[in-house]
Amino acid sequence: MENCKNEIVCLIKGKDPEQREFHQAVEEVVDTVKPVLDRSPEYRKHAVLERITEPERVIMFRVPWMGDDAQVHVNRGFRVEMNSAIGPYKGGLRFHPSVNLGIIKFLAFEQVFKNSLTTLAMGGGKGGSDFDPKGKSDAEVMRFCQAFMAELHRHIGPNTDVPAGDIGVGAREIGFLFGMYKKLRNEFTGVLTGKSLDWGGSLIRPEATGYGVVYFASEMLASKGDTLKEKTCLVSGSGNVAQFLTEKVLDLGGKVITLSDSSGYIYDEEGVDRGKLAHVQHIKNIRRGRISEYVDEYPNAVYTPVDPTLDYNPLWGHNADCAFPCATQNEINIQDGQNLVSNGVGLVCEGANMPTVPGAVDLFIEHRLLYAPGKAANAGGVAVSGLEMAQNSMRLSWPREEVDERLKHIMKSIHQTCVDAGDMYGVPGNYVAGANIAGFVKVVNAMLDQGLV
Ligand code: NDP
Ligand code: 2IT
Repeated sequence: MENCKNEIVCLIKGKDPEQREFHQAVEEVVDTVKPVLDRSPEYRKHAVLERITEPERVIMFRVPWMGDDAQVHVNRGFRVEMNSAIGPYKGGLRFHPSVNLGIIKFLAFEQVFKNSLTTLAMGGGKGGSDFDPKGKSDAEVMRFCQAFMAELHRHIGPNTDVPAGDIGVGAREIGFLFGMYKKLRNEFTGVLTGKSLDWGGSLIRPEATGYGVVYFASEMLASKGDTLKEKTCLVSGSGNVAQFLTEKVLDLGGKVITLSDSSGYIYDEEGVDRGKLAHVQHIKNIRRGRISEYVDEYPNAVYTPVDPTLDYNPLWGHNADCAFPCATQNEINIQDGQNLVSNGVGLVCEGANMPTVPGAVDLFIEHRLLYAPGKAANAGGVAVSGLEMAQNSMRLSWPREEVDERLKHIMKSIHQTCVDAGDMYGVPGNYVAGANIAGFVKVVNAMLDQGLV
């Protein structure tokens, strides 16, 4: 098998040669947990890598729905229930035309380690569809969500599998999905997280991923006696994670100079202030428009459309102190990574899942940037989902300050866990290895405790 340096990676490439993103996610984990396997030979005997890379269950289904013009459409639905060793499957749903089984498997695999790091009892899963909500009416989105739940409801439940949002799935979609689940099952339970506040949602859940990334970045900076104050930041994306990340950077005295979507990016040298951020939220969340509309209101900013002939993203070419990729996987390629390093960016903290290609990760580590992988840095979203589940079980809701305090505490603890695991295995300052090792050991030990199931 070409291009696989490890037996387990060869195995998964051989089984599913087209699942590139899944191979990439597995390869990184397998590389970094090698010292753990070397120290504990029983892990190999118990085939822990073979077991942890094979989903416990994969559900793939037809989603037929009707457009406003009475035309029938068919999409493909997925739920990958990856690992339930430490709790019910937990992870988001992504609606995006690029979705396929390999992408959902990579996301579910990452989720296992992320959820393990949160300190909460959650296994890992992920799901979604190749449905594209862009340009669809609310009624079409509702009919799609209902059709999706018409099958998914059989496989999920508050103690079994608890989906949430991801790209293309926000409060509107969670509402439609929850309504259909409730109708089909005749049960009002915490089966989904990211619900609206009036019907079981948690305060701070919408903000949690973005806030959590900034709390994690602050911890990394604090370890060097530094803070985000007056730091200039590059941010990609303009969805849920990017918006609340920008808000928290502003709270801590930093400046965000870029935002993007899949059509292009804006560069605002003066910084995106609170008023401008509110306008971005109006464009993206209410009008469901494009980030290019930003410059209509703020003509001093510059909009650059995506240029498919370029082999790099100019967003990452601006001078800055910090970079927060918050759009999608593999959005920072090796050239982008090189540009960030050359421009003196000292911190890269991932809001998105696996936004950096492996070669660029190597560059960040080689140049000793403060670099945090998504599975550690963006775990605040799922952590507050875990807190939403706890509040639902108790039929209580905690105040905003309490949830925010818990989120801060969890991000601090994830940071410390990564540092400690890196130190313990001879890779100090390597948050990639730290996150993978700590996440892995907890899940694998739970699997071994529970026998061969
Ligand atoms: P949203 O759907 O709210 O926003 C996604 C943003 O990323 C949009 O600006 C979108 O642009 C852009 N984007 C999506 N796909 C692409 C692409 N292929 N190329 C360029 N830009 C793209 O999603 P979220 O903010 O929730 O998610 C962003 C990232 O954060 C994802 O990687 C997700 O997995 C991760 N994440 C999300 C969590 C959450 O709680 N929501 C938790 C942890 C991680 P456009 O509008 O043009 O599509
Ligand atoms: O990638 C992620 O962690 C999410 N999309 C959030 C998952 C969740 O269950 O809140």
